[in-house]
Amino acid sequence: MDGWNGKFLRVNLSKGKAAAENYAESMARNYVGGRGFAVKILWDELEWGTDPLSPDNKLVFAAGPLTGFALPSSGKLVVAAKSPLTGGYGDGNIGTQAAVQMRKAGYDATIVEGKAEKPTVLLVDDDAVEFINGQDLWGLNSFETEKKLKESYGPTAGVLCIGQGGENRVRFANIVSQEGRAGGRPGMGAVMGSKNLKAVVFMGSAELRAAYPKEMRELGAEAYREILTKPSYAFWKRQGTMMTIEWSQENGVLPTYNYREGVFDKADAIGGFAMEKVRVSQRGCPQCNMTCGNVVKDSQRKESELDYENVTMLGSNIGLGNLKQVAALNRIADEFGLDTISLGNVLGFAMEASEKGLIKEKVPWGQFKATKALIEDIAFKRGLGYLLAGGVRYVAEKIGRGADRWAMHVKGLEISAYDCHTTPAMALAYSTSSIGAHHKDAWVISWEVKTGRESYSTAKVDKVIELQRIRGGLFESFTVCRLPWIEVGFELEWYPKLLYAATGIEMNWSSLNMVADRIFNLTRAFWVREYGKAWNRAMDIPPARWFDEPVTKGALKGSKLDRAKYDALLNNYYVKRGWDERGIPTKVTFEKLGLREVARKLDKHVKLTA
Ligand code: PTT
Ligand code: SF4
Repeated sequence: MDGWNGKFLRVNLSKGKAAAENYAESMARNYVGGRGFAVKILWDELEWGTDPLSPDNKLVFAAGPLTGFALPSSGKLVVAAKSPLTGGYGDGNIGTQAAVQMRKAGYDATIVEGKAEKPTVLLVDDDAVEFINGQDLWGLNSFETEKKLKESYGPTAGVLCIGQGGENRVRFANIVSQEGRAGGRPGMGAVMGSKNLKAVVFMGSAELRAAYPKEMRELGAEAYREILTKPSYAFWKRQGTMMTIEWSQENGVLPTYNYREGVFDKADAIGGFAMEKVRVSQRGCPQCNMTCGNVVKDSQRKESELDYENVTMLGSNIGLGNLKQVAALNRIADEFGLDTISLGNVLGFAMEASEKGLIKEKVPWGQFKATKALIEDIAFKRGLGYLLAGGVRYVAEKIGRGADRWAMHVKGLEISAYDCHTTPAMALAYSTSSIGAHHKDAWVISWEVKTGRESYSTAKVDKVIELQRIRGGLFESFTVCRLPWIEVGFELEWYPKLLYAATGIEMNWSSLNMVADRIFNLTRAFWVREYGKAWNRAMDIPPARWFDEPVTKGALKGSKLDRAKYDALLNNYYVKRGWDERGIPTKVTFEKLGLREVARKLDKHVKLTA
C-alpha cells in the first residue's frame, strides 16, 4: 500500500508487550484513517459495556494517509477511546509532532491495551518499543513532563502526555503536546491515566512512501504557496481562531454566563484585537504555514496559547473579562491537561447553581482567584472539585432538583463555544455530532447566520449533513487540519488530488461521502450498542435552556428555540440519514454502507428497523 504504512502497532501495557501488525487493504479503502480506523477498531474490539476507565478499554492514536507528508497542516492525530465522560464513542484531534513521528516510525495507528502496573512512558523508536519507568514523571504537569522527555529524547521527539487531570481521572481530562496543543475532549486523558500511561514518545526515521513521489512533492509545495495567496490569510495570521470572538459577539452567539446570553459586555477586552496588543509569539502544529497559536504572557507572567474556544469558555461563559487572567486559567488547564471547553462549561454551571442556591458552596462569577483555586480542586478532585470533575451531566444528576435545565451538554459532552438560542441548525449539529456536543463535525453556524437563522428548513438539514461528511468524514479520516479550508478558503478539491498522489487511489465525492457516512453510522452504532435500551431520541435534543429561557440582552433579546419545530427538524434529519424515529440507522442503511455485520450485531442489543 502506498501512502499508508499498512501497519498498526499494538501495545499491551499489562503484559509489557508490543507488536506490529499488518491490516487489510480493505480497512484503508473503507475507513481511510484517523477517526475511521479508530471507530472500526473500537467497534470490533471492545466488548459491549466496557468500563471506560478499566484496563479493558483501548486507547487508539490514529493517523491518515496524508498525515506527515510535506503538505499543509498534515501534523494532526486522532486520539480515541470509549469515553468516560459520555459512555459513547470519544475522540479528539491534536496537532502534534507525534503524528508525524508515529507515521515515520512505520505505523498508521497505535492501539494501547491493558494497564501498566506502575506509571509508564511508552517509547516507540522506529520498530523498537520500550516501556520506561515513569514514576519520576507522575505528578508533574504536562509542560514539565514534555520538557523532561525532550531532554532525554531530543527536541524532535513527538510527545503526547497527561497532566494531573488525567492522572486523577477527571472525566474531561485530555492529552497535551507541544505546550499548548490538546486533544481528546471526551476524557481521553483520563483513559490514559487509568492505564498508568503518563506519556507516549514517538520517534521515526523512515521517509513516507507516496504512490507518486514527485507529484506529491510538487503538489504539496504548490499547496503551501496557494495558501499564502489567499486574501484572508493576512488577517488569519494576525488573529487565528481568536477573530471569532468579535464575530460571535456581533452575531449574538457568544456563550455568556453559562449560555444564558449570547453577548458579553466585556467581549472587546478578551477578543482578537485585545490579544494582538499583548501577543509575544506565535506557534502552531507541525507542517503548517498558517501557525495560529497566539501566545500571550498571562497574569502570572507565564506563556499561554490562546484559541477562541478556550478564551470564550474561560472568559465570557464564566463572566471573566480580563484577557490576561483568562490566559492564566487557560495555561493551568493545559498544565493539568483539562479540556478547556468542558472546564469552562462546568465552571459556568457551578456558578449558576451557586447563584440559584442549588449548591451550598459560594462560586462567584468572574473572579479569577476563586476560579483558579476551583480548577486546582477539579484537577486534584478535592471538595466541590470532586463533584465537578465528573462533568456537567454528572453534576446535574447529583444535584437533582431540576438542575439539568441549565446543564449545557448533549450526550454528556459539554457544548462548545456557540450559544444556540437563535441558531437551530447549529443546535442540530451539536445534537447529532459523533462524540456529543462538539462543533468539530459541523460548524454550520456561520452559514446559518448568513442565510437566515430563524428558519427550520430542509436546507439546514442538508447543510448539516454536508458538513458532517466533509469535516467529520474527510478531515477526520485524512487526518489533516480543516482550518486551511474553512478559514482561508484553500479549496476542498485539493484533498482528493493529494490523496491520489499519496496512495494512487482515486476517490470522487460520491465515494468520499460513502466513506464519511460509513464512519458516521458506525460511530452511531457504537453509541447505540453502549446505551442499548436506554437509547432514545432525547439523546439528540439540546438542553432545555435554549427552548425555555430566551436571551435577555442584545439585538436578539427575547429569542429562543422552538421545541416543536426543532423536533420536526430532527425528524427530517433522521429521514435523510436513513435512521428510524429513535435516531438509529435502519438495516437498509447499514446494508448500503457495507455494514451488514454491524447491523447483525447491533440487532442483538436493540431491535433494528428493517
Ligand atoms: C478541540 C477543542 C478546541 S477546538 C479547542 S480550541 W478550537 C480547545 N483547545 C484546548 C486547549 O488548547 N487546551 C486545553 N487544555 N483544552 C482544549 N480544549 C479544546 O479542544 C486545535 C485546532 C483548533 S483550535 C480547532 S477549532 C480545529 N480543530 C480541528 C479538528 O477537530 N479536526 C481537524 N481535522 N482539524 C482541526 N483543526 C483545528 O485545530 P479536540 P489542537 Mg484539539 C490549547 O482537541 O478534543 O478535538 O477538541 O487540537 O492541536 O490544539 O488544535 O477554537
Ligand atoms: Fe494547527 Fe492552526 Fe495550522 Fe491548523 S491552522 S494545523 S490548528 S497551527
